[in-house]
Amino acid sequence: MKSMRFIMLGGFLGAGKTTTIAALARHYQRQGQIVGIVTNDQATDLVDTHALRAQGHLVGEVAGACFCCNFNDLLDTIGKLQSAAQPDVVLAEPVGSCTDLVATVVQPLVQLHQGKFDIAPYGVILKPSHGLRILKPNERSGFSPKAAYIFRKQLEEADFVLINRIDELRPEEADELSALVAAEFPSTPQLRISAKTEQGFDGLVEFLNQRGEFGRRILDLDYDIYAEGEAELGWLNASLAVQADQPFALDDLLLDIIGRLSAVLGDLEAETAHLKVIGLSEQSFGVANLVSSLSQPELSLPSSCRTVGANIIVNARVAIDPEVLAREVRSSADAACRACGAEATWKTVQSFRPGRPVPTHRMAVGM
Ligand SMILES: Nc1nc2c(ncn2[C@@H]2O[C@H](COP(=O)(O)OP(=O)(O)OP(=O)(O)O)[C@@H](O)[C@H]2O)c(=O)[nH]1
Ligand SMILES: [Mg+2]
Repeated sequence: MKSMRFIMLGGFLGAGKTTTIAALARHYQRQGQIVGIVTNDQATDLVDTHALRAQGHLVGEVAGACFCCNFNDLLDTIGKLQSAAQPDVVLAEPVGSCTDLVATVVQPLVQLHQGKFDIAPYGVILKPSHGLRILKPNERSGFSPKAAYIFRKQLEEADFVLINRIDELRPEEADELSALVAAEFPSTPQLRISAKTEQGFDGLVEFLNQRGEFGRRILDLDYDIYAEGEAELGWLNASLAVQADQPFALDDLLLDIIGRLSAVLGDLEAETAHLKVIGLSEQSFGVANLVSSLSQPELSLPSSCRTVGANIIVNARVAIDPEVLAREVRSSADAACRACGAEATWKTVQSFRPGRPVPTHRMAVGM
């Protein structure tokens, strides 16, 4: 049996992993390859899974724990994609607060499943909004030093770093980010991309096509700091049904939910890592996001539809007490629904702090 190309792309919450993976999937499909995608989260109801499926991609989901702590589920999910479509390429998106993925995911695939996976270089996407604040001395990052530790460790294990969002960075800002990354990780190659416009994707595809000594940068990691850093984030996945007598603009509702939440989290001085909401109606779907306290809410995938009903999923990762987060998400979404003449029926609300990571396997030596 031929081996399957395994491409994992890491990076902090809201860095652009899903956007990059969707663009890469389209690229490989245009080349005639069959692509499967694996998404991952600490809980069920993932915006990313729904958004990628709505774009027509074949997606398997590992929900309930990260790839490293749920390694067998990752293998089962890849196995199901294989039975369904025999993909040539599997693109995997780990949870954006995870690190140590080389030792706990890449190396177990290499060492325990020899020959089954053809492992691509491991790329980590740098999120400029938090990257500048975390890597620059004397800046207030919005996150604690323990969360900043995770951000840095993610970059440290990368075979290459992707400086994303160059469509909106000034050249001197991109240069500053490159210099900050190079100062800490001088031997790590860097690429610059825009996941949104696909600028720089020829270089990305070329880099990913390489065969060789990749996925071997095993971290020296303090799991106590890692666990405490992750647990500082409030995590929320929720779903609701929205119904109205008169048609409303779905995109306006999605942006209003994010806008109201952004305002209240600002008042509470709680740093947002990523807020995302998807609205699915019978005709279309839309996604709205917020990637930091200093950013503006944006409609990343417009539905451009008016509808009387939609299912909404909210995923929020914010440095705040998860109970407060749940309360504010509910009241923001309820108010946004009322403002467009709709009624919300809540289906699920899961809110928690991520538990301590306990990897299924950890390979201390790379092969
Ligand atoms: N302008 C611009 N926006 C981008 C780019 N890449 C991603 N975004 C936006 O950034 C937000 C987050 O992107 P995602 O791809 O969802 O990020 P992610 O890393 O998958 O986020 P998590 O799964 O929550 O960790 C979305 O609003 C995207 O549209 C880019 O290159 N340029
Ligand atoms: Mg994502």
